[in-house]
Amino acid sequence: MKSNDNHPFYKLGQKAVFRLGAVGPNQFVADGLPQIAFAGRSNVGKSSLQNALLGRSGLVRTSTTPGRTREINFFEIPEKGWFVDLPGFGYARGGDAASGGFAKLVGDYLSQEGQPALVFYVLDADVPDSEVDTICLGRILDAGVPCQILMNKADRLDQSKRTRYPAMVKERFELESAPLLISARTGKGLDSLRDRILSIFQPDPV
Ligand SMILES: Nc1nc2c(ncn2[C@@H]2O[C@H](COP(=O)(O)OP(=O)(O)O)[C@@H](O)[C@H]2O)c(=O)[nH]1
Ligand SMILES: [Mg+2]
Repeated sequence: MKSNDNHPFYKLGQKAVFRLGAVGPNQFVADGLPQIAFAGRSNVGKSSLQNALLGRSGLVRTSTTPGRTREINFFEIPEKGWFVDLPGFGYARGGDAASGGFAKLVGDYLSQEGQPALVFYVLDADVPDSEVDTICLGRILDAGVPCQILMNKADRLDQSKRTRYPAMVKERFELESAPLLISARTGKGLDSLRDRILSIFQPDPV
């Protein structure tokens, strides 16, 4: 067990269940509870991050084959809200950089009225200048969807990159504050995300 497993969110994570993989907008969950969506290129660690946040190693399927998930997967945290695992952007061989899962289904998901409550846009911390991110994150920011940018796999960065790379991303996307350096592997930075999620889910006091 990691030390942050005692965060109040951990209790909710134990109750999380996979509900459905949506292949069309008519299948999107619309029960009024807040949805936290995880977006980003394939292989940046979106699924690993959700498992780590929930304290559930095998709930969200992680993959060594990038770009294979084509569905939007909905995980229910009963009576509180949802984690929504979006298909990874990119990896459409021969297609334009932003196609793959992004084009239609993800676009439809992100342009709903009132949902998602928040998008965590996950970057590979060691790749601060991907063109796919420029396009996909650019669209999300332009659309005005509430978005927190995360730089995952921080465990792979040396001290110099830990300082320089978040500053680069902040400047590139003209952000008000630098993205958060996190690691799904070591747990770095995850408690601040759990705090943010709890404030959106507004759970009953334990
Ligand atoms: N070093 C390191 N590897 C990670 C981290 N998070 C995920 N990975 C690895 O990155 C690969 C892709 O992870 P996955 O969660 O399937 O990415 P997704 O395609 O964005 O959902 C897997 O081999 C993970 O073990 C992290 O924080 N640090
Ligand atoms: Mg995944």
